[in-house]
Amino acid sequence: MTTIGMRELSGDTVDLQAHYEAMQDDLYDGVTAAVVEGTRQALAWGQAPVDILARGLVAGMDIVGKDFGDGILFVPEVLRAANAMKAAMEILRPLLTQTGAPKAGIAVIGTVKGDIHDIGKNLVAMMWEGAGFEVHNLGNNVDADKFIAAIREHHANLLGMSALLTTTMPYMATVIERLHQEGLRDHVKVLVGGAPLNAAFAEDIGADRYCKDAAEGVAAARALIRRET
Ligand code: B1M
Repeated sequence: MTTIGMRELSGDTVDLQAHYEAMQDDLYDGVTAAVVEGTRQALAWGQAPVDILARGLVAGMDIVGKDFGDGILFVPEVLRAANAMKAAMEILRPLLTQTGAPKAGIAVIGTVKGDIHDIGKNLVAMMWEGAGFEVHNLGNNVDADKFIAAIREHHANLLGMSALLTTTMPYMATVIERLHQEGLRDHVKVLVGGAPLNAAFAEDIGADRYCKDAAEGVAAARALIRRET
């Protein structure tokens, strides 16, 4: 009963690709109710949360990002799209954070000082929770003092930092420098991510690993912490 691009799901014949494209359009237009409804519908059809994220939400945000960069969209429109994405992520959150796994480690995560982009960082936080990490999400615009205090308070062995701006990524080096000064660098593995970063930058600033996306963030966190224990 499957035709090209169509699948029979829960008794309905569904064009999933068209559904995800409609979600991308709704996200682009910042229509929160429609994005939320599209997410619920995809779940009702049995789609995996990570697929809904990748094919509906992140793909939509990629188009927003491109048009933002090209001067077609402006901050208010991008903010509306971001809010729609966040509302849909709230629906996926319980599914992404469900875990039966034993505690994998204790993580502190935040977007660095000067930067308020938090969607990717929140995604990483959710997926770390799903992988069994105890996660302390410090939010955005986080300075070195706050990272250090949280690592001490929670006895964290994993630090995740996110930056989406070329102007804020150097602050990651400041935080790592402070970890050394405070005698904490050997106690935490440091993962960094965000669109403008790359592996060479991570190596330059002395991070343990650059992760291009949340899935890589999970694999790297598991591997680094496993190696440590
Ligand atoms: Co901003 N913004 N923005 N923005 N924004 C970008 C980043 C930009 C690339 C847009 C563009 O020009 N094409 C550009 C940066 C240019 C640069 O520095 N090279 C830009 C700019 C310029 C700005 C302002 C300066 C605009 C202005 O005011 N004139 C301003 C800065 C504010 C500030 O932070 N001080 C600004 C503001 C905003 C909004 C508030 C409107 C909004 C943010 C809302 C929010 O986050 N709550 C916003 C948005 C939404 C974007 C874009 C369109 C989308 C970012 C996003 O959420 N993507 C973005 C364009 C783009 O990135 N293409 C853009 C979806 C998300 C799932 O992906 O965050 O990349 P991402 O996360 C990925 C990976 O990077 C990775 O995993 C995730 C996927 O699995 N990852 C990690 C991220 N962190 C990780 C950490 C890890 C591991 C992986 O381990 C710890």
